[in-house]
Amino acid sequence: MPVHVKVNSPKVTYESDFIKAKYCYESSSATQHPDGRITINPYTLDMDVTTAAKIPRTGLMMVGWGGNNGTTFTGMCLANKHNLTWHSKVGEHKADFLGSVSMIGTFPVGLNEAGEEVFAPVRHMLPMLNPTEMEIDGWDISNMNLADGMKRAAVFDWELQEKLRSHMEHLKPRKAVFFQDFVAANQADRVNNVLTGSKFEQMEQIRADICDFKKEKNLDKVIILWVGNTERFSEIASGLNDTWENLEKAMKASAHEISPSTVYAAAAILEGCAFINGSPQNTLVPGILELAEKHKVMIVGDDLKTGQTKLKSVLMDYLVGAGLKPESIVSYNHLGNNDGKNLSAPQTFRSKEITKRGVVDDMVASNKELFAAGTGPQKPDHLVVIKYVPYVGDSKRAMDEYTSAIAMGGLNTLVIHNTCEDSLLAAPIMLDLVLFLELFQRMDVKVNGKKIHFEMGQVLGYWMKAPLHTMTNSLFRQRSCIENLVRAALSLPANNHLFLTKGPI
Ligand code: NAI
Ligand code: DG6
Repeated sequence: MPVHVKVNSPKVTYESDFIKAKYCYESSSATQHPDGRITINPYTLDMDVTTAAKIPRTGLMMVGWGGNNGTTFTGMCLANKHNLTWHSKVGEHKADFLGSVSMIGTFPVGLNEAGEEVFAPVRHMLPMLNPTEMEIDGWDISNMNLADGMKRAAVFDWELQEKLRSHMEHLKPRKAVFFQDFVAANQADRVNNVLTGSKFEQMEQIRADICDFKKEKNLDKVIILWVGNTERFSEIASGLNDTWENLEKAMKASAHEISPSTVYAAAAILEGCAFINGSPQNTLVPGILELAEKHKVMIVGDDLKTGQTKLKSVLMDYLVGAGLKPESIVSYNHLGNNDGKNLSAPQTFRSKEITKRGVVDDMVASNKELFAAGTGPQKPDHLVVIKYVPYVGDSKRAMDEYTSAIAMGGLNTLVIHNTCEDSLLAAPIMLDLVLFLELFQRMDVKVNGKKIHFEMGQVLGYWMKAPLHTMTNSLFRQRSCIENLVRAALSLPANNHLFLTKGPI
């Protein structure tokens, strides 16, 4: 996508192959003393941020391509590529990417002569991959073609499905790595497209698939995104998956506790492809983390943050930030898609419960005045319930009650009903993850000539329920992280929102 935003500064140079920025990183460290005093130590670092300006030919491979998220994502990209329009009972619709920060978001970039804020489209700030030019492929345990998968998902309006059919019916998922024990027994009736052989041999086949896709579509880069069923957690044990050496041996021995998602992650990393875990399970076991570190491959996890949890990360920020004390959070969901069906088993529900609950922990920990010193609970009672109700299909209903202690013995209760339309919330998020990951892969940050390794799981935490290497779950702080990294690549200071002056004095 063309860049329409130019920074007028001697600290930024736009070359044909690179955008080079001199960036002054200002931050502080803090020392907490045993007597409660805190000393703050400001520091600055001069950084060189270089972003490759040429966008590589990029492909995305989804695990679980034939499911609701996989087919909705593919249909959304194709509908935009072919400028499709369709009618629902309320009128005509045009393909769009609503819900995507990269495609529809804006960042504030300064005040104009009238003192008003100017907002630039995010996609015009740095060269970003055009989603309509991205090649898509993937795997599924069901061999159903993508057009039939889209029909089974029942997410898009019927006229749109009809218009997409010819673009999707030739798309067929590759054979999958699948071990039944990791998902609910009720998924067995989908299985007709799976690999055989040892777990290691299956991993080798996934690697071959990646190479095949790359060659067939003449790609420079492939990103792998897990949107397969939620798996149960796998056991982490020494000698099993605690190091890459042990994990490799365990795959050769087809050890029971090695999950399908871990096999895909290993294959991705060995092929130098970034891997995003869009589901809650602990795919990224220590052996995988070690392998990714060794090969300098970016990995992102866990679990897409779409509706209920996204709002939770906003409300907790608001409540705790305002000095109110959330004492009870009760989150019900019911949904009727295949994800809901799979989550009706206790072991897969447990994985989802963990990521859905964990999102409040850092905000509770951020205010010891509220939670440690006050009266009442030291952390909120927090319940998550998920029920499978086929009738509602993909239109998940999320109902939440937040009860907070307020001044002088008062109580504040918020009750929220959210009709999520799950896959239509998830698809733009999947797109953002891929587009920003691809951009940040092209970004190189150095201090005194030494490369800084930034944790992609943390940087892309805005879209994940349980970001790998979590620093914060606060949605707006997470969004600031993305915004300020883009600004750093253009030598712009982190946005301070102070408005102390209307321009240079
Ligand atoms: P889905 O059940 O419609 O799709 C999952 C697909 O994965 C199915 O087509 C299934 O056949 C396939 N599959 C299962 N195991 C596989 C394996 N080992 N290899 C290849 N394919 C495999 O579910 P949906 O709604 O698309 O969600 C996908 C995942 O994303 C779920 O884990 C869900 O919890 C997670 N998620 C979904 C969100 C949403 O809002 N839709 C948000 C956050 C996470
Ligand atoms: C039950 O909530 C089903 C889940 O797969 C969710 O739909 C998905 O994880 C999205 O969750 P949330 O909390 O971000 O809306």
